[in-house]
Amino acid sequence: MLTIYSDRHHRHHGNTELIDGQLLPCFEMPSRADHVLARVRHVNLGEVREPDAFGLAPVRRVHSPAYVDFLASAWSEWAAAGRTHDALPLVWPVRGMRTDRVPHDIDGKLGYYSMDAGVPITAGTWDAVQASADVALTGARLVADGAKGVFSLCRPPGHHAAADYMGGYCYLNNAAIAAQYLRDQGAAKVAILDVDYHHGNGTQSIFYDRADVCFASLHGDPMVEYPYFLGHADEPGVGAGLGFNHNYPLPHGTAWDTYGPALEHACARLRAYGADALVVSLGVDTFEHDPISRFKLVNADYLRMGEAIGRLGLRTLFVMEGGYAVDDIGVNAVNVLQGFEAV
Ligand code: 6XA
Ligand code: ZN
Repeated sequence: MLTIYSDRHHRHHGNTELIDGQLLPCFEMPSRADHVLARVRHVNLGEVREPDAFGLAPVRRVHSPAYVDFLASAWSEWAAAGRTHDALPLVWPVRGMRTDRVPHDIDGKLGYYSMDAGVPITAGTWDAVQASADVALTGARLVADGAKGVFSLCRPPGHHAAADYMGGYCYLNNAAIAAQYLRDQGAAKVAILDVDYHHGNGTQSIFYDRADVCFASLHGDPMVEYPYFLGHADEPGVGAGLGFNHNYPLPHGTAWDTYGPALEHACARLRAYGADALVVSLGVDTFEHDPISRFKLVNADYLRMGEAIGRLGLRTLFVMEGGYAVDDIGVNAVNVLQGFEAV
């Protein structure tokens, strides 16, 4: 299987995030992608290729122009205000407040265009974020051209990012951008399967009112897990999208005996949908030793996950999302890809 990868992800390295009331080093760090790449090479998965540059037009098919402009200028506005540490939001327009006016001040903009404080912006963040979208788009083009399976080793991840906000380490929604690109290249229907431990709230929201992209997600129950405010079972889609959104919230402690049947159920839904192509939001923070998650999947389960995905028989783009057990992230991600190829 071909892997798309760019070294430019190193330009994004947030210093700190809020964890348990403390500003601590970010779990989302460059070594994550380095370990995955090392594993890809170790098992000779296939060629590793640089992304092509797609520019921002395919990004704007998913994200609002104002949000893209904000991301492009956030660091320079922050630096112009005299700040030297990571840019982080600290105030949000919650219930009853106004969202019809975008503040001029960078602190106001950071709050307006975010859902949480898990999105540090550094001098190199925008460059890395664009490279990550290009990694996804390059993979999507190969799939559109007929490739059976491609791995877009994206970093930073994307599935929490919605049309006009960032959150949870995510800035641009790589999987959504890739799915939209596949649509624009002629796929009539695209399925997205999100196996990251966290609900892909951004992806869901982008396609919630659409029938041409079907979203299925298995994740920690939002009653007890981030992102808390989306991802329940009773979110079926709306308008034309009614019936094309499928959430599988699962309890803390979920292991393969529960996860496997839920995955089969989600796959049956996507099989019935009849997609022309599949995008997998591939997070491996479902792992038993993940430091921020509460599922109990073991290394071998990721082979089975890949096999289940492979049995769908669809042209498939894998887009890297979360996973923070750095020593195992490569084995787990590549196990999914090898399981897929074994079918
Ligand atoms: C809160 C947890 C962010 C989750 C990021 C993630 N700081 N999403 O892995 O898939
Ligand atoms: Zn996650």
